[in-house]
Amino acid sequence: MPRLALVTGDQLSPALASLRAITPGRDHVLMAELADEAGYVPHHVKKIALIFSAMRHFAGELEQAGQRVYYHSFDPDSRIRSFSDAIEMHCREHDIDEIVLTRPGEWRVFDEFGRLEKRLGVPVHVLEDERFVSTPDEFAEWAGDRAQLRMEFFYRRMRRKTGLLMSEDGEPEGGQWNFDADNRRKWKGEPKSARPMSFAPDATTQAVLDLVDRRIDSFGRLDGFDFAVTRAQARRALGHFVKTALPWFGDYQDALPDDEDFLFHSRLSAYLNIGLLDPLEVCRAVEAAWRAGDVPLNAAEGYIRQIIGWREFVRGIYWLKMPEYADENFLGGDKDLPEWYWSGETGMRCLQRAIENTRNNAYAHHIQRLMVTGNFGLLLGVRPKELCDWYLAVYADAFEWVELPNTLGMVLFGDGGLLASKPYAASGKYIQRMGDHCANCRYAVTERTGHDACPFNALYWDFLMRNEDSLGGNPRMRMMYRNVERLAPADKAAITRRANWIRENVEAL
Ligand code: FAD
Ligand code: DLZ
Repeated sequence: MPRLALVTGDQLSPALASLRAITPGRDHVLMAELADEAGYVPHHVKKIALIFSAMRHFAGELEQAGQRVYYHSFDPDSRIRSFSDAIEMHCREHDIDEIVLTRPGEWRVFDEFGRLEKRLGVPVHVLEDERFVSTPDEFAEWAGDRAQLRMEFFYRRMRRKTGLLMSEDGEPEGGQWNFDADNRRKWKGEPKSARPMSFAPDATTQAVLDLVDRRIDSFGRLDGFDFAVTRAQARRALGHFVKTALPWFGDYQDALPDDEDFLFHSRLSAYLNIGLLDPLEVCRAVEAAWRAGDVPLNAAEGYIRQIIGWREFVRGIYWLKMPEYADENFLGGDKDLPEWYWSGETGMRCLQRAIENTRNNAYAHHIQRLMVTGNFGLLLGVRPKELCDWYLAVYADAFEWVELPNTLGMVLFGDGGLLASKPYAASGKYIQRMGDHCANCRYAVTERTGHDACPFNALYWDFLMRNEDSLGGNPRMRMMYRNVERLAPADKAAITRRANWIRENVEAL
């Protein structure tokens, strides 16, 4: 009797553990476009189109390689709504003696997989996802019982493990592990910005775009879809990035220019997360460009750190701490997410531009996510679950293993400092320093209170004052609290009044 391997929409890699565990031609591969997966949050329509199109292309490639693929196309009225439904139906129609799965990217699906064997009465094996540098077990062993986990130390371990940017005598190239201090430049129009490689939809993608347009009513704009949908295309996008943007990635990584959606960022995250690219192949391409003298070390190191450092680190935290992690709320956020996070209709220029980028492209670069939409949510005191669900929905690269620690841990400090040593809270001054949104905004970044003052300013000071009991003892916030102490009582009262007004009238900002 055949075995059955399920391949989910973010497991589109030929070397996937469950695919290696089956025999082509004899065993079965199941792939399914599912209403539950398309609807558990209001995913951006471009994200859905990317996943469906990449799944269809991948199914074709597997068939060409001799696999027997059973593919369930999207039908919102189908009785098959979930992975379990699809597997159960397949087992009913075929004699399957064993099911092999690869660890999924989200706890809710992991939990669902854990219940399958009982539901079906067929042995179910969940194999480790080997498309990462580290494993949940390795991370747990490293984490031990430390109260705080710091990316930098885990990153060094990953550098040693992979040998990336290491010299022959085992030292970090350039004599330093981290060149972040060189990476804080404001971009002033030069060098000219790059654009991620764009791909015209082929017939398969066009059919998916028509399907999504007709049958799925969700967030975002579908027009202008230009994502890579095959591994071959994603590899071209990687080569294009290395050539056109990587040399300046480090210098301008934190920049916030008003009229740029991508600047020197790679837009490779979605390809990595659905399996079209492998993290090590990306890092090796970046390292090779440095060794060839085509890019400076601060760019190569900065980029590789994002992937074998941050990406691996947040995944480690996710599997270490779930499912309880999703409910943490250290700062007690209890406010609704403003409606304009979905529409982008706000007069705050930085937020309007970040949300516009999000709506148009299912993308925003890291500083928009962290210091604009994230920072505002933190300062306002939004309920973590609402902000997390927003991030999970709106980005093409969003899967909970990577989204949740970034939003709940890095942005909202919801885990009380497990992931980040302090909240990334910042006033409008930071946004002004890193770009030119403020010059195009109707609010005055130089004002703290008053009707036209940049709302980030009063919210920032109010955030510090409101959370003094929780954050005042944090050594990394000492300077911030020293500045709070210097405020006159009348200034503090004016800040509180303005912040209260903002919270009550947030929809009108
Ligand atoms: P680049 O700037 O070119 O960076 C290179 C690569 O490094 C990315 O492709 C990504 O794979 C990796 N990377 C960089 N920063 C991080 C990070 N903090 N965590 C994990 N990987 C990182 N990334 C996701 O892939 N999916 C998400 O759902 C996601 N949600 C986020 C939510 C918030 C609130 C924040 C602050 C960050 C989030 N990130 C997420 C991390 C980061 O913002 C994106 O990976 C990045 O913006 C993707 O664009 P890019 O490919 O152009 O990245
Ligand atoms: C995100 C997504 C969407 C929108 N649709 C599907 C789908 O129809 N079929 C599928 O196999 N996967 C889809 N995905 C990705 C899954 O949500 C993802 O595999 C789970 O979150 C587990 O990681």
